[in-house]
Amino acid sequence: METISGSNTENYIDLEHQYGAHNYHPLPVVLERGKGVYLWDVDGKKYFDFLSAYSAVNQGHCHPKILKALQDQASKLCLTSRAFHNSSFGPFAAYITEYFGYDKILPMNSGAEAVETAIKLARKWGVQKKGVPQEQAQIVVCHNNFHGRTTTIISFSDDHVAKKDFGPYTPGFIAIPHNDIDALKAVFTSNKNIVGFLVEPIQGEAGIFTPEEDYLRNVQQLCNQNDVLFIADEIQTGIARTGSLLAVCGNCDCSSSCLRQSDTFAAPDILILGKAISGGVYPVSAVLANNAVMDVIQPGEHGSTFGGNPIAAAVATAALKVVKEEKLAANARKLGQLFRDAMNDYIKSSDIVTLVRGKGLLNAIVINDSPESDTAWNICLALKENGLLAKPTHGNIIRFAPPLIMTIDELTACVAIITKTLRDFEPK
Ligand code: IF1
Repeated sequence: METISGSNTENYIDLEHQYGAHNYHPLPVVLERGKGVYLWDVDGKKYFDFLSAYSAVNQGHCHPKILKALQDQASKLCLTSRAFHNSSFGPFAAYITEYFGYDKILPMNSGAEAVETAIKLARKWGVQKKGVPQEQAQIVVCHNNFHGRTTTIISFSDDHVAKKDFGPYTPGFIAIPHNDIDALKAVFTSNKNIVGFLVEPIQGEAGIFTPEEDYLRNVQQLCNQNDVLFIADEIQTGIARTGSLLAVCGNCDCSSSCLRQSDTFAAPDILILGKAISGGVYPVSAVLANNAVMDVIQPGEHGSTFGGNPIAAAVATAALKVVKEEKLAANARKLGQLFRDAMNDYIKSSDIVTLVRGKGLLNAIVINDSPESDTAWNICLALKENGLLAKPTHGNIIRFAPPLIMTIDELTACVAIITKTLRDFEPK
């Protein structure tokens, strides 16, 4: 084992570079500690977190209630596999299904695994319930989607970098534009073997694209009419991030259990969750569906060693409770509006930022430079120097997604850092 002399940033980065695969290009900051909306690097410098581990840390870093659940459960029982029952999974399953209004949960670990689970579920449902011939099932997806990095999921990605050289690709997917209900209608008419429509309610990786207000409701209706499962990937948008419990809640400003009652709610047949269902404390993902869909899966047909393990169950239960107790959806809604208002104010007299868009606390600004330029990257480096961590996406877009526990005063301080930093990049 390599020893670290001193605790300077370069040493850690060198070790990672030498011994870790080069599958990421991180900002040059080495983080050591987190609390709430703050992170500290190995030299003790403090930052506002404006990424939240890609929306996994909605409840803030090291939330005491989630940590307590982790510690209590870890000292009792960690893993049994699903070869036996454990005393945590049942209560968690009851809690999360009630929370989101579904009959059953199938627990997994990573987001990509949950997406794979939803794909398998839809295909099997298609064969068994819809009568689609074996190996003919098609799933409709959207252009510019991001659903994870398994071989099947990258097979229906348009992202050249994520996909190139990893073939052969998995067949059975048809891509249409996001936010285009006519394209969905057309594809349903042209192909009778479609079993599911897999969609991000707001496209995250693509650059935070929010569809028109009635899009998801129309998707739900169209899917119902065509006997196609509406599969919502809320791995990034769910758990209060966009100002409601789920992005499929639309503009309902409840923070909790009115899901099925609200008329803005576009009910997915399969709901995929990940990231923040554990508050970023432990890898937990989940697929939720009603019995008519979930019951097509029988023993031996799907599973995971760690899925539904006692720690995951305890941690996710605690993390979901925090979302309600601390009214994170309402806070995300309020602070998101303040953030976009402040950025729009700034943009009025800016040449470097062309627009701000998003919902709740999932937002992005577009930098007035080509996607190939390193302007957005340089702005993120300067933000880091000024005490705020954010990451560019697609070259000229910067994503802003702080923990949802942020206060108005903290947000105001962050807006000041962001606008001060941007000012240095305005053409002189
Ligand atoms: C990476 C983005 C975010 C997701 C949706 C499934 C997954 C993700 C909608 C897979 C994961 C991550 C993974 C991370 C980058 C990141 C990301 F920039 F790519 F788009 F969050 F914004 N569905 N998103 O957003 O979940 O298997 O990772 O648990 O580096 O790949 P996972």
